[in-house]
Amino acid sequence: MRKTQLSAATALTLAFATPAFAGGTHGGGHYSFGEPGDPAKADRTVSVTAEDDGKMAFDMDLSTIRKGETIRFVVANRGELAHEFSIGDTGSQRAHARMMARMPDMHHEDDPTTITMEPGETKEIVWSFSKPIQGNVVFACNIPGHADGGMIHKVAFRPS
Ligand SMILES: [Cu+2]
Repeated sequence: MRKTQLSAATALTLAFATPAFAGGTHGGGHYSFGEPGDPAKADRTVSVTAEDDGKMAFDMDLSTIRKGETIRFVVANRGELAHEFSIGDTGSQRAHARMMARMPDMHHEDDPTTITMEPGETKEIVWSFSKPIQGNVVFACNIPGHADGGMIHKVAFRPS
């Protein structure tokens, strides 16, 4: 009995000691498409619904973002699967999708660009689009297969 307990404790220690390698995490740092925003300074709020009934999709009313805007996104998962709402640009989302394909269980606890919602869950994320963006602002669920299935939303960026 005692031996079993020790083994379990050892396994637990190992599991907690290597989360970055076991699950994969994004490092914090610099982003080409802006920075985490202050909720008190949000210029507007955009409601987003994640859906997977028949087709994967983000239902959101947003077509243009101006440089300098801070936007509060309120994301409700109305689907039957977990979904992520990740903010980025064309290049960063491509890189994120590649990483998720290698490590589908990747965690995003330390990543200010991404929130993950279980079915029925609603979360908020605030982003300041303070930098000039190359291409589009791209919102994507990078859980493998979801963006390809339609869970991606591209928005035009106005540099001034
Ligand atoms: Cu998804």
